[in-house]
Order: sequence, then structure tokens, then C-alpha cells
Amino acid sequence: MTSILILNGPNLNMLGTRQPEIYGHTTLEDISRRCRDHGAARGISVTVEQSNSEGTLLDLIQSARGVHDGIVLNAGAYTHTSIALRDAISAVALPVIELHLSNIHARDAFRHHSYIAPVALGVICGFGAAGYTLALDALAGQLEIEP
Ligand code: CA2
Repeated sequence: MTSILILNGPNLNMLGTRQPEIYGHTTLEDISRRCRDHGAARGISVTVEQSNSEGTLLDLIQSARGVHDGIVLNAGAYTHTSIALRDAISAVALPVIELHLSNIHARDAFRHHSYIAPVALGVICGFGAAGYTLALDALAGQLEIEP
């Protein structure tokens, strides 16, 4: 069975509790359930993880090799700072979709640059929680799984 890891970075555990005008009302648990259901309907196993720690995110990316077929990564603010995450993605050699709930290009200038984007298969941003299932479908398309 195809397996996809959805990896969430710092502060995304607070989704649905604060700043709903930017990040919406949906909690990470809601998103996880939707993604697992979306995957199950397509014969894809979906694992959702979140960590506030850059080191744990690196460990999860490294451990994905041989276990998962692709990664949807919302690296949160580490997107704009972490060369280490970029190196881990390059090394793991799995298709990675960079995802953001908000349109990072319509926000602060420091959010316009991503260290991840050049090593990602593609980037989805600005569609809120719906972006996660869009990313799953995009990965499934790349992995040649029927929608
Ligand atoms: O739009 C996204 O998904 C971001 O990755 C979210 C990050 C931000 O640093 C990126 O530039 C764009 C921030 C996540 C913070 O999540 C919160 C959720 C609820 C309440 C407060 C913060």
C-alpha cells in the first residue's frame, strides 16, 4: 500500500485555537482525520506527525526512507530558516510537496523565501486546510495512483 507522511512543523499544533483569521478554524486533529479518510478512499495510508523541534522533524524526514513513498511538508517558520531541513529533503530522495495554509507571498517579506521550495516537487499555499488534500492528490498523481 502506498504510504504518505504529512509532516507539520512548529506551532501548527495550535491550529484552530488562535489567529483563525490567518490559519482558519480547523484543528490539526481535524486535518489529520480528513487526510486519513481522503487517503483511505484512494488506497493510500496517511501518517500525520507534528513537532515543534527542528531536530525531530529532521529525524522524521530521515526515517521516512523505505517506509513512506512521499512527504507533504508544512515546515512552518522553519521553511524560511532551515538549511538543515532542505539538506534532509535532498538526502532522503523522496517526492516532497511543500505546503502552507496561508499564501506566504501575500504576507511579510521574510516569508517570501523558502529554503525548501527548490528541492520540493512543488508548492501549494493559500488554500487553508484544503491544501492538505490537494497535496495528497498531487502526490498520488506523481506516484501514479488513480484519484
Ligand atoms: O501558512 C502556513 O502554513 C505557514 O507554514 C504557517 C507558519 C508560518 O511561519 C509560515 O510562514 C506559513 C506558522 C504556523 C503557526 O501556526 C499557528 C497556528 C495557530 C495559531 C498560531 C500559530
